[in-house]
Amino acid sequence: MADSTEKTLFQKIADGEVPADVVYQDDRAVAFRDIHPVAPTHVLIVPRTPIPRADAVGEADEALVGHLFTVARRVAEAEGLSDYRLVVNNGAGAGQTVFHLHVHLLGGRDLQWPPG
Ligand code: DGP
Repeated sequence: MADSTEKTLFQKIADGEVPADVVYQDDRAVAFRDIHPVAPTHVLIVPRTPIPRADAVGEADEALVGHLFTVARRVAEAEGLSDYRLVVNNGAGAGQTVFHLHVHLLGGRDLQWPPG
């Protein structure tokens, strides 16, 4: 049975214990391609610190969460994208399936609004 000390899937990817197509990493964040891409570019950007979801972000995390946007810009530039979408699903009802904060970077095709 899972407990709060068990590593999340994305923690295992960040720690190199589960393989992934990593496109960027530094001391605070890792970016890797989504296993089920919904756009030509679909990259997940995760903090190494395992914050479970967006509404668990605290004041102490503000710099870290801001850094995820810097990483997103770097990845987008490396992918040759000027227009792209950043998405964070917060909670199962919003489509969150992995409870380790992650930003979806989607690009490489026309994106419709509103999303489903
Ligand atoms: P969300 O639904 O917002 O929690 O997004 C989770 C995403 O994680 C989803 O788009 C599929 C992706 N994903 C799930 N398992 C794996 C995996 O083992 N490797 C990779 N690279 N992505 C995964």
